[in-house]
Amino acid sequence: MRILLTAFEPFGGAETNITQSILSLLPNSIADWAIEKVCLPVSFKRAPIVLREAIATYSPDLVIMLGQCPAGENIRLERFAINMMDSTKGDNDGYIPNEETIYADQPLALQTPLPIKELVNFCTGNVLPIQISNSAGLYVCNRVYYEALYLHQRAIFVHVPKSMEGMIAKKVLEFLLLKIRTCVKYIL
Ligand code: PCA
Repeated sequence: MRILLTAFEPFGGAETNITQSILSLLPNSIADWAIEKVCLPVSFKRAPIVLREAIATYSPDLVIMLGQCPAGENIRLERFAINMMDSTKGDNDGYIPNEETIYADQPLALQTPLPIKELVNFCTGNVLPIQISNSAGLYVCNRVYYEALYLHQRAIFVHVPKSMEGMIAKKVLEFLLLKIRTCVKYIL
């Protein structure tokens, strides 16, 4: 099994992005999974291209995407990607989309094929700070999530709060990866 694990570079003038730090802390394999890591640019136009290239290079069985969210205390498993780009602040290229449709002939929302309720129940049973979210926003994270699901990848997007301590986020994500591994055995 080969996993593509993505994170993002810093954006909005910040010097760090918690997901980039976590990406380097996470191992390159878990049990029988080989984990290929790619850091995506925070760019509406370039990020989907880099994602497509990574998918072509690694042919992953599963795509797990990490992004930083500005608020909240819990890690959020995103249920949907929405077919829209909108932002008041520009991306790292200065691009500011205004309620722009991603693909005109595609559904308003795409849903992860992974059993996220089951995953969250596993984790909250172990008292981990994880919850389901029904919106990944309309910024670059949502854009690449839409791309992955549009390409029929088995993908899941995981938002990590900016304020979460790095080692705690790493531990929770390692546990989550093991649980995803157990769950996806049934759908692969
Ligand atoms: N978070 C942003 C983009 C990059 C990142 O880490 C988002 O939630 O869209």
